[in-house]
Amino acid sequence: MSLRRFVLGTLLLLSVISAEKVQAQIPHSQPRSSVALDHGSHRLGRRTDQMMERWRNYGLGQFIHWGVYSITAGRWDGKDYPGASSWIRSWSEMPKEAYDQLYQQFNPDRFDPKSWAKQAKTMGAKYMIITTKHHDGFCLWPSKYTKYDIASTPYKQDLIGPMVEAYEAEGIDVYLYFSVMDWNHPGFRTELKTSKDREAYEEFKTFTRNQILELLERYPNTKGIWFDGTWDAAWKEQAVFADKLETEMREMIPGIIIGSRFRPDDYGNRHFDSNGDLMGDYEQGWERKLPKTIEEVKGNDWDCVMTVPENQWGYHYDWKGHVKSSFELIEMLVRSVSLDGNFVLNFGPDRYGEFRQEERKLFAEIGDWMEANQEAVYDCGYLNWEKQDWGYYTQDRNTGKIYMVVFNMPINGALRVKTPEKVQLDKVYGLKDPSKVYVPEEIHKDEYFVHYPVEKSSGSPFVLVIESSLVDKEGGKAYQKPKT
Ligand code: JFZ
Repeated sequence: MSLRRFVLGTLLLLSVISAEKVQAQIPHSQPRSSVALDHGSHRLGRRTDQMMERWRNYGLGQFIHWGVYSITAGRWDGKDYPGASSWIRSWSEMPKEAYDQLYQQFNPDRFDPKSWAKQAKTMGAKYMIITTKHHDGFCLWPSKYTKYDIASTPYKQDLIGPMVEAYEAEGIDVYLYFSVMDWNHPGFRTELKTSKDREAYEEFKTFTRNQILELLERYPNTKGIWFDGTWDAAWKEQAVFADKLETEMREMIPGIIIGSRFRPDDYGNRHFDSNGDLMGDYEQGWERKLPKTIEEVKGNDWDCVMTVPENQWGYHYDWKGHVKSSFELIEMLVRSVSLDGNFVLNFGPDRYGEFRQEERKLFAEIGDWMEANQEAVYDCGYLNWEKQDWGYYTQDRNTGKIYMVVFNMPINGALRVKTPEKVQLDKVYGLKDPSKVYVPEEIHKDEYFVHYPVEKSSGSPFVLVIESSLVDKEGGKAYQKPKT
C-alpha cells in the first residue's frame, strides 16, 4: 500500500463520514471523520460473548514453537546463527536446500502429549498456542495440500491431533498458530511485481485457504487461530480475500477467536484499520513487550507473547544473553492481567520432543506461585486505582474482589494505597493466610499505609486482599475511620 494512495483515499473520503457508526458506538468521543472501508474493523469495542469472556479470563497461556528448526537448533556447519532459531533458513550461511531436507530427520519419538499437557497444567496455563506451520512451511499435521509435512518424516504421525486431545483433557483450550508466510510454497511472494507473480500468488492463496480450512475441519475443537507472517506487501493487498476467508472461518467455528494479525484493510493497514479501529478480536501486537498504562491498550483485549531468553522461540542449543527468571515472568504475567491482557509464555521443545531443563524449572516455579496465588490472576483484570510502585492491583471481574500483588517491597514496610474518592479501605489481609490482617493506617484523605512486616516479604511475590467500601457523599454516615 502506498502512502499516497492512503492520503488520497483519506482526502476523497473525508466527506463521507459514517457518523452513524462512530456516534452510535463511541458515545463519549467527538464525532470524527472516517474513511469508508469495505474491509476495515467489523466491530467497535470488545466482544462480549461467552467464548471471548473465557479467553479474556485465561490470564496465562503457553506458546509452543516446534518444528524442524529444533534439529539445527541455531547452529549450522559449526557456526552459530545469531537470530531466532526458527529463522535460520533465512541466514546466508545456511544452504536452503540443506534446510529443506531436515524434515527427513525429524523423528520426535520422545513426544508425550499427555506429559506436555500435564506440565502446562502444573504451570497454570489455561490455553495453549501451537505452531502448526511456521515460516519454513513445514506442517506438524498431515496436510492434503503439501508433502512438506509430518507424514513425510520418519515419525509419520500427526502431532497436532494428539496435542489437542491431551490439552483438552487437562481443560486447556487449544489455539493454532499459522504462518501465512511460507518459504516452501512455490507461489509464495513477498511482493507482486509482475503478472507472473500475481498468477503464482493466486495459487498460494488457494493453498493457504485450503490449509486453514483443513486445520479447522481436522481440529474442530480449536478455539482460535494465532496468525503470523502477514506483514509482506503481497499479503497487504489481500483485503478482500482475507476478509472473506476470516468470515469462512467464523462460519465454520462459531465463536472462533482471531486476533489482529491476520487481515489487512482496504489500504493495506494492519492490526488497526485506516480509522484506527482494531481489526479482529484482540490486539496481537504485544510481542516481547508489554504496555505500561491502560491508555496504551485503547480499551481492547490483547495478549502478550513472551520468550524466556531475549528472542528465541524454537529450540536453540545455546541460550545466550539474559534468561528471564520466574520472578520476572510472573511480574509480566501480573502486569498483563492488571492491564486487561493475557500473558503467553513461549517454550521450544527439542527435536526429540522434550523440554530443556531451564523450561522445566519454569513450569515448576511458576506453577508453585500460581497454585498459591492464582486467585489474583484468573478471571481478573484492570482496577482503576492509582498504580503504586510496590506492584499491581488486579480485580476479579465476577466478584469484584481486589488484590495487591507485591513485587517491590518498600524498605520501611509501608505499602501505599490511594483509593478513588469516596472509597474507603477497610481491611487488608494475606491471600494465603486470611487470619493475617494488616490494618490500614489512613495518612491522608483516600490515602493509606498498609504496614507489612518486611522480614516476611523476602523471596516470592505475595498477594494481599483488599476490602473496601463506598462512603456516602458527605463522607459522613457510612464512613468509619479505620481503627489502628
Ligand atoms: C514472528 C515470527 O517471525 C517469530 O519466529 C515468532 O513466531 C513470533 C511469535 O512471531 O515474529 C515477529 C512478528 C511480528 C513482530 C515481531 C516479530 N512485530 O510485529 O514486531
